[in-house]
Order: sequence, then C-alpha cells, then structure tokens
Amino acid sequence: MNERFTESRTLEGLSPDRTLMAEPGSGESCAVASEDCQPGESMKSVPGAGVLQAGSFLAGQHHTVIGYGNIKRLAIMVTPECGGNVRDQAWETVSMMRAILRLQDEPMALTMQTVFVAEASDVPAIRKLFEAYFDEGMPLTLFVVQPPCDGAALAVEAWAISTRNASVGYHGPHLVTIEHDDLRWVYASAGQIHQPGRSAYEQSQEAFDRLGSTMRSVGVPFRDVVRIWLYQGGITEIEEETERYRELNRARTDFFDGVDFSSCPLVKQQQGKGIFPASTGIGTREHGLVVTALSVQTEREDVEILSLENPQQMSAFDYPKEYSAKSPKFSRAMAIRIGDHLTTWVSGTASIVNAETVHPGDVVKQTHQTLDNIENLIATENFSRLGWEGVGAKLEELAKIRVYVRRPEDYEKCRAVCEERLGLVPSVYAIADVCRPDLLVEIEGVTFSQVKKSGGGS
Ligand code: 3EB
Repeated sequence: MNERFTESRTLEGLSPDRTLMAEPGSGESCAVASEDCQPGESMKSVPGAGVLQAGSFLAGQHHTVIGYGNIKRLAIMVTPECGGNVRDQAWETVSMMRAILRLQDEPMALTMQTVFVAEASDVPAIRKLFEAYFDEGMPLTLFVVQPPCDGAALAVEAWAISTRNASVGYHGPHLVTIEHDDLRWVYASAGQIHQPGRSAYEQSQEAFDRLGSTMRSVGVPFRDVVRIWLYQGGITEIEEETERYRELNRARTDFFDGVDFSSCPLVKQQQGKGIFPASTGIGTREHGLVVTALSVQTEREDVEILSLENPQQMSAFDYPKEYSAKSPKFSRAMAIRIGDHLTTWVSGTASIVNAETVHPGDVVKQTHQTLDNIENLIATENFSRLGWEGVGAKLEELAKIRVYVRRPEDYEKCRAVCEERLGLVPSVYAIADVCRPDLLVEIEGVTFSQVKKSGGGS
C-alpha cells in the first residue's frame, strides 16, 4: 500500500517539521533521546528467574526484554518527550521504537501496538505516518482516545518478537498471528465500532460478533482467548435508563453464553464455577467501542493455562446485580505455563475489596489498594492455593504496566505511589474513565517468570 516508501527514512510528505532522532547516534537528535541510548541503564533483575529481563531506558522511553528458549520478546512503552506538533511527536515515537528494535542483536518484528491519543482527530495523521514507517511490518494497531497523562499527543505500547525462530503473519488490519515452538498466538480486533445511532448493547454485540468471525477466519475458536481489552466511549454514561458499561456486560454475557471456555484444551483444571479470559474494561473519550483479544493455541503437552481469582475480591462474575444485571465475565488474571516459563496477564485492577469500592475520593489510597490487589493476585501463595507450586511474582517483577487515571490532577500522586512500590517499570499513564464513577484508577500489567520447582499443574 505504500510502494513509494521503500526505505522508511524517506517518508516524503510525512517527515516532521523538526528533525528528531532518525537513528541512534546519527543525524540530529532530540536532546533527551541522544543521551543514554545504552541498554542496561537500569537493569531489572528478576530473582530466581532464568528469564532475561532488562528494563532499559532510552531517556524516558522504556522497554523490557523477555527471553524464553530461543525467542526474544520485547515490550516497548514510548511517550514522546520532545514536544512539537502531533506529527513531530508521532515521528519521535516511531524513531524511538525503531531505535529500541535496532538495539537488539537480532531481527525483530512488531506484532501489536496500542496507541493512546489525546485527540480523536489526530488518528488519521498518526495512522498514515505509522503505516508509511512500518510498511510491510505494520503491526495490529489499535487507537484509543485516552490522553497520555503528561500532556503528550500520543503514547504507545508495542510488542515485538525476534523473527529468527518465530514467524509473524499480518492478515489485514485486524489480525496478526505469531508462530514459534509449536505455539500459535493470535491477536485479533473487531476494528473501531462507531455507530452513534445504535445502542451500547448493539454495538457491543457487533464487536463480539466481528471479533469472533475475525478469529474464525484463521481457525481460532473463541474459547482459546486468554486476554481481552474493551475500550468503551462514555463508559459510565446513562443510556436508556442504564449505564453503557452494564449494557456492554449484558452483551458480553449473552455472547459468552455460547462459549465454553473450560473446553479450551489448555485448561487442565478449573477452580470454582468460572473460567473467563483476563480483561480490561475501560473508558475512552470517543463514543465508540474498540475490542481486541489475544488467543493461544498449541498441541504441546507442557502448556497449560490457569485463571486466577483474588481471595480479597469477589469474582467479578459473581458481583451482585446492583453493579450490573449481567455480571462482568472476566478472571482477575490468566496465567499460561509454557514448559518452565510462566506468563501472567493481570486484568484491569481497581480499588475494590470484596465487591465494594474502597477509599472513594482518595487517589493515593486507591492506588495502594489496587497494588495490594495485584500483589495478592500474583503472589506465590495464590498460585499454590490452586496447586501450582513454585510460581508467582512480586510487584517489582511486572514487565510493564498501564495505569488509567480518571482525573488529570491525580496523575502525579498516583504515579508517585506506583514508582514507590514498583520501581521503574516500563509504563503508560493515560486519562480514562474507569467503569464505576467512584473508581479513580485502574492498573493492568503482565509478568514473566520461571517455574522454580518441578512445574505446576496437577
Ligand atoms: C473491577 O474490578 C474493575 O469489565 O472487563 C476491571 C477489569 C474492571 C475488567 C471488565 C472491569 C473489567 O470490576 C473494573
């Protein structure tokens, strides 16, 4: 589609007004980007984990390197810092992403990225620049209108994988497949649903239908989904006498009624009555719906998934009707054990104990409670309760986080608490409404660790 751009450095008509960092160490560089372009500035060490995990910092741009077997994965969190107009900032962002990719000692491909934008009207320009820049290697790209907290026009969370031992398939704008070691990962999205004439329920239904059919096109049944993100505009607004989020929950429940997640071949044990993907349900400034899911398929015997609940929180799928007539169907976290490696996706987590919001109005206490919830969820004790021994992680071992903050004025306070308890973890902070009006913050993340003893499962 961008045949004019054979070399990504020559993006005619798309280049920025000011020259930022074209390549590490060459040309004019943005002052903050040229300083410490060396990885390992702040190594994150993961006690006991054989996983290569380094939090590397290029100025304020963070990334984490995850190695398992002969595969290398990268989580890249970039918020541009040089200012300028949207095009300048988008250019700085892609330049920074490329610099991080080039620091790796092997070829890497981007698979999926989420672009947090301040203004919906900036999306076409940013998309055009990204498409030209990444060309054939354009990852699945989601745009969500959630302004970066520090005032930037955009921020990006991107994932990349080494291509020496993995193959990445780009199947149009809504589907990416990644294959390695007899594993198949599939990122799928429903595209941007923006149908102002239709109800929240109808739009949600449409989103799940589209997501399901996109996945079916590459032979992935919905039961293989392990992680879902739901970005809903006007999430706490009232529509036809009920909240839009409740209507999303109703559509999700109706759709999931036709899916038996416990029949996923990777489910080897089930706790309690529910097994659902880990999820994030969060607001956006644009009145549409963006839904995306990650699925995993394999026939390997040494791969297993486990959905986690938090003993301090009622399972969301058991919330009483006052929160939503049809409860939110998600697990607090989903873990996958691949041989002796463990990945845990932590759902969007908030200041909820049992089913109630705690510390209304106090962002510092809510942030602490949210982190307490995550800490308990990923703790070794929580895994061992379910029969998985020798796995789990500490808060400082989160590979990356996203922090959604409701009120811009709470950002600094919230960030201070996160940095105090997590250290310098690669992160994106964005302004977004959480699904209950009294929740001021929601945090999600992912951990990678190594199984210490003889392995989990039963
Ligand atoms: C909560 O714990 C906070 O509807 O999928 C967090 C993560 C929340 C996911 C969802 C909602 C969802 O209930 C809100």
